[in-house]
This record gives sequence, C-alpha cells and structure tokens, in this order.
Amino acid sequence: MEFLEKLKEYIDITDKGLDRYLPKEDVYPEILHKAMRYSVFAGGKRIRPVMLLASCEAFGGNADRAVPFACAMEMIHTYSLIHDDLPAMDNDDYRRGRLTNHKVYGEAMAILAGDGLLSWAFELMAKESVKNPLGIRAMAEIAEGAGINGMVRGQVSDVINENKEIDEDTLKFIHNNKTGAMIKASFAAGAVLGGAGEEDVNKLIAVGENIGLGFQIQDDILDVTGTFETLGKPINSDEKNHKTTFVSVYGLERSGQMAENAFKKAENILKEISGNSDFLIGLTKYISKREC
Ligand code: GRG
Repeated sequence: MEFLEKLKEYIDITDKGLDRYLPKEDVYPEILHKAMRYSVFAGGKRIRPVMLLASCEAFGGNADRAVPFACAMEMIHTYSLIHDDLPAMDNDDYRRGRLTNHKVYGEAMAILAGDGLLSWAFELMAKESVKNPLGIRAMAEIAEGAGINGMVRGQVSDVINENKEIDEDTLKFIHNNKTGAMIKASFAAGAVLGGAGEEDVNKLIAVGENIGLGFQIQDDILDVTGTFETLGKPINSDEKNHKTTFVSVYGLERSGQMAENAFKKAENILKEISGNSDFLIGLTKYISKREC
C-alpha cells in the first residue's frame, strides 16, 4: 500500500475510534460532551495516534487492538491544547482554524472538558489493559509522557520562564518535555503494544526523541514563516508571549538545519530496528516536510 493511502487508513481508524469512544453530544450534561467533541474533531493532524499505530504494526502487532491507546493519546493531546490556550496560559483565541474552546464554551467548561478528556483517556486504557496485559506498560509510557516527568513539567518550565532570557539547556528541557515527551510516548507505547523487545522499544524511544525535537523546531519556524491559513492560528504567537524559541536563539537557517539533522537521525535509527520500518521512515520524511 502507498504511504499516503496507509496514512489515511490510520487517520480514519483513529477518527472512527474517537467517535465511538467519546460520549455523544446528547448525553447529559450535553455541554461537557459538546465541548470535548468540539476540540477533538477540530481538524487535528492525528500524528501521535498514527505514530502509535504504525509503531505497533511495525513489530507485527494488531493495530485494531492499539486503537483505544491511539485515541487516548489524541484525547490527552487535545486536553493539553485546550488548557494551553486558556487565558491563564497562552491566552489564544484561535486553534486549528477555529475559536479556542474557552472562547466558545467559557473558561470553566474548557477546563472541565480538558479534565474530562484526560481522565477518560486513562479509563479507556485501563479497561483495555484488563484484556491486553501489554496495555499496562503502554499506559505507563503514556502517563510518563503526559505527566510530571513529561509534558506537565515542560509546560511548567515554560510558564515560569515567560518573559525571561533562558539558556540553551532550559530551552531544550522545555521542548523535550512539553512537545517531545508525548511524541516519544507514542512510539514507545506503539512498540510495546506490538510486542517489540526491549532493545527495539529503546530504539523507538530514541526515534521519538529525535522526531519530537525536529517537530518542535519546525513549530518555532512555522510560527514565523507560516500564515493563519496554513497554521489555523495567528503567527508570531511566541513573540506575543515573549518566549525564547529555537528561532530566536539559533536563527531560521540554523534551526532548519537542526530540525533536518534530528529527522535524519530518527531515520537512521529506524533502519536498524528488527521490525518493518518502511512506513515509519515514510512518516519521518512526511513530518519533516510539514507546513502546518
Ligand atoms: C496544558 C499540561 C499542558 C501542556 C500544554 C501541547 C502544549 C503543552 C502546548 C502547546 C503549545 C505548542 C504549540 C507546542 C508546540 C508543539 C505542539 C504540541 C503543537 C501542536 O501539535 P500538532 O501540530 O497539533 O500535532 P494538531 O492540531 O495537528 O493536533
């Protein structure tokens, strides 16, 4: 199957799974489920679920059994975006081309919709793990990526350093955790669910770290070079929020090279895994060229 066809297949099974697992909009209290669905079905690229499903299949695992974990990953990612957009954090009005959750449903409901998505994700994974013992380790990888040793601590470091000059180590700490940890967890959880051995799981963790770094650098570049139409949000938001970025530290050209190197490293590691890395290599190349 062609890369783009397979990519669409992964996105479709994620979208169908999300629709199946999330309560419908007419379930009481309707406002909560409308707010959760508003952001989950706002046109996200679904790259984390794709990474997870493809990493599972690379080692001969059954992607259907990984769908609850892929959907949980997207729910956690969506909660983080809803909370990141709140006035207490980045205070953004637009995300994925439409008004942010709190602009439509109010701050209290946006906080609760995020809380709902986060806890529902873990309920879904826990229930699935009763049937699939590999799920427990996958869930632990995802919890680590999302929590105080991953995204949450990255976001905290970002918040406490706003309006401050930061050094390169702090910049890397923020992004390895805020962005990289969830990407790393997607590869790790997928490999675990696919039945990969420890050596391969570690290789996929390294792939995730490099793709996470490349992805964040791209995000900083796109914040300067993109448009509202391609990004679905106003550009130069980092400047508005007085943030130190890869572009502000290294400049556009060097940042571009750094992202390219990170993607290349990921590709080289993928060539050494014992599973079938064809799709994952294609995905790395595809992400390295992203414009949104
Ligand atoms: C609230 C604990 C907490 C954390 C928030 C995700 C996040 C941490 C902040 C978002 C800020 C940001 C733009 C980070 C850059 C990388 C990133 C996560 C981009 C958004 O991910 P995509 O491009 O988005 O996969 P889509 O919309 O396609 O899902």
